[in-house]
Amino acid sequence: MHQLIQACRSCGARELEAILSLGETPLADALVEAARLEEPEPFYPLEIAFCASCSLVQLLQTVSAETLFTQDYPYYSSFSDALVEHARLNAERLIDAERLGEHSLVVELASNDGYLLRHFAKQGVPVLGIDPAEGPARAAQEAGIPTLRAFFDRDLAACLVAEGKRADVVLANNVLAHVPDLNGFVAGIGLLLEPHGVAVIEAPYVRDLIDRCEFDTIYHEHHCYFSVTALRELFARHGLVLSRVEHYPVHGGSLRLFVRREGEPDETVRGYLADEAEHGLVAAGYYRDFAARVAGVKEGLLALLAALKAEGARIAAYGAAAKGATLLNYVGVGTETIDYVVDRNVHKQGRYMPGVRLPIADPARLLSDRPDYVLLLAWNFADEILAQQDAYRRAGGRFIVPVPEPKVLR
Ligand code: DWN
Repeated sequence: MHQLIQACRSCGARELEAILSLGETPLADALVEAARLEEPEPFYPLEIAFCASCSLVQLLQTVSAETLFTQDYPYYSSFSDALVEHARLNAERLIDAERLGEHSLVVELASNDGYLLRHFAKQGVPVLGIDPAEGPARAAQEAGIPTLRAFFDRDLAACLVAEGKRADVVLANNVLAHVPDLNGFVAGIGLLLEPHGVAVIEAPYVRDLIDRCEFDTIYHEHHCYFSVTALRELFARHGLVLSRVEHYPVHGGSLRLFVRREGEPDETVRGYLADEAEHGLVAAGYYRDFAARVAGVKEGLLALLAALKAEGARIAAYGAAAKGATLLNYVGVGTETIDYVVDRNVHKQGRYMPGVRLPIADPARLLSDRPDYVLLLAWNFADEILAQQDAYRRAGGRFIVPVPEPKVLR
């Protein structure tokens, strides 16, 4: 089931202006088991809006977390070497900068399979993971990372504090966008933080989404799409200071936010706020041509794929990613065009992409089957995947990148 929101998820204002509808799409991570191929799956409206009061871009409909993050949630962060390396660098820098040691506590919200906490634990820093997804949480526990299988919220934060647990560092990567109760989640972070502590939060940057037409990163798991302007107001509402902002290319362009209970914003925060005001992210006009540009990418991709098929080409896809589900279902590309999708995540292999029902296979199939083209659904890991698929490319295989504009990589 889903609910249409009436007010902004952050500030509660009722000044929401719709900016893009991607129609009705299936849940992006709800991969289909072979035994259930004949069964229908739920589709939900996928539409984003802009809040004129606090500048937050957000979904107009909410699908419940229990529906989204089911017991067989298939996403495991450790299947990307680039992401694991990004996490290692983050951990080592924080251990040094925050002088973490055996008397510290690092708590990660949405800790997945322990891909990030493992780097703290390796250096003897006590950690606690919190994640509601059964599979990834079990994988973390089996790797020796203490993990609570739960959704983090204000109440859980209060329970942890009552048990004497306060965090020197709270980590929250790619989860702030996922929580329906945004204010409760942020209030919980404030409760859990030691007075001198720091929350280090990563979230996709809405400016990259709009400027690079990354519409496929819109799906029902992602309730919000953040600007620094919207984030500063969100944290301030809960007595927290957005003290520093950094930008990284991961996941198509992400912000790394440093949030404290005390102190002042540094020049990076002031710079982003000024930039966003200057470039118009704080007004609806900036978003008004986005729908037309997204429609252009759809038409361009359909035309490119049709032309390749007309030449008799065989086409596969790489990355059974959530963004791939949005792309294929919105553009309307299925088994009539693409034979199968490959993905390194063994928990996804043997299942089918939601909606379009493309079978998911091991990447080794590209070299054995030799399709003429591969549509790169996980374009955010292009460097890693293209390097990995060097043999397929040297044998004449070609990758197609769908956004920011569809093109064949030579
Ligand atoms: O917010 C979210 C983002 C951070 O991750 C989650 N809600 C869901 C997920 O979104 P996604 O599935 O679009 O993320 P990825 O990490 O872009 O998905 C990449 C897919 O490609 C994964 O299924 C793993 C796979 N992969 C692969 O098969 N070979 C990835 C790499 C790097 C590879 O070499």
